[in-house]
Amino acid sequence: MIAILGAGALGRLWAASLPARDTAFVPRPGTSPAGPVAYSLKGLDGAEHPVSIPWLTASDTPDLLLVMTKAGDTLAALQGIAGALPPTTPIVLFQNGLGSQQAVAERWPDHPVLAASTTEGANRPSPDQVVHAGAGETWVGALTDAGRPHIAAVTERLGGSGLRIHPENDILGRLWQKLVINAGINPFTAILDCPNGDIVAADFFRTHIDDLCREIAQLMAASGQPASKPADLRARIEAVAHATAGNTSSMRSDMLQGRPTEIDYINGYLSRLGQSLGIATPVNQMLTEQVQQLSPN
Ligand code: KPL
Repeated sequence: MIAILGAGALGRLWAASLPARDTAFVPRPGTSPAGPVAYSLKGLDGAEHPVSIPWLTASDTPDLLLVMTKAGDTLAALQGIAGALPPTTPIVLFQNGLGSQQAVAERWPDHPVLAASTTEGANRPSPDQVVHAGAGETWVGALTDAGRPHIAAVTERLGGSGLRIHPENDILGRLWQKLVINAGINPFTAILDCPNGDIVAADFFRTHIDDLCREIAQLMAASGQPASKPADLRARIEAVAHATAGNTSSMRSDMLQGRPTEIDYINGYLSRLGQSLGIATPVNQMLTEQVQQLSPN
């Protein structure tokens, strides 16, 4: 049984894609919801399928836990279920940004903790509808030593979804690559309140993007990541902004729906990292503060 913590768009996409009757959503601690989680999934071909996923019960023993909560909710949500989880059950973290994954690995250093970096696109236009908006790829790797022996089996198990999954020995590197993209797109889309593609021509983006990329390149080098030229980082950010031109970023979507954003785990993480490494990060700091003013925390 694969338990899924977090029934947002991504959690529902994975629950619907994994083999039927092999998944269950983890209820909030202290609650025992009545019926299953019912919704429709619109696939990449545009066809809609009804989906019904049960809640995990006290008699179920998950042999894999997928954590699909927002970065800021992860530690508290895991604390609610960790006591009921066998010590050998791998936990796979799907959060955006960085910071929440390290917090979990530090809290449970002896547990098999893995992380996934995914480019699958999913959104939830209404509470009972999920749209698989774009085919992506997912990389899975270990965050703790105890997680390492589980990489192959977890990758194979997740492969049952039909989504494209790869084992990754350097998952931190993957998470950094995604962080660069999220740090260079998401706050601009939230502040400018526009789809991803529109940021590239905006004055606010053009004024700050080179300094932002310089800050990120310095932070990556100081964190042991392979050296990247700021101009290359900018080119990658702009390529993804163009490739996802019509998309509403996850941060803009959170902001529009009055939900807390993941800014503290994206530019906020970079800004805190800069403070701890003695590297000035005024652009990350400014973007963090502006997004924090736009949305509740
Ligand atoms: O990952 C994304 C997000 O919205 O969080 C991007 C790549 C910016 C696509 O929208």
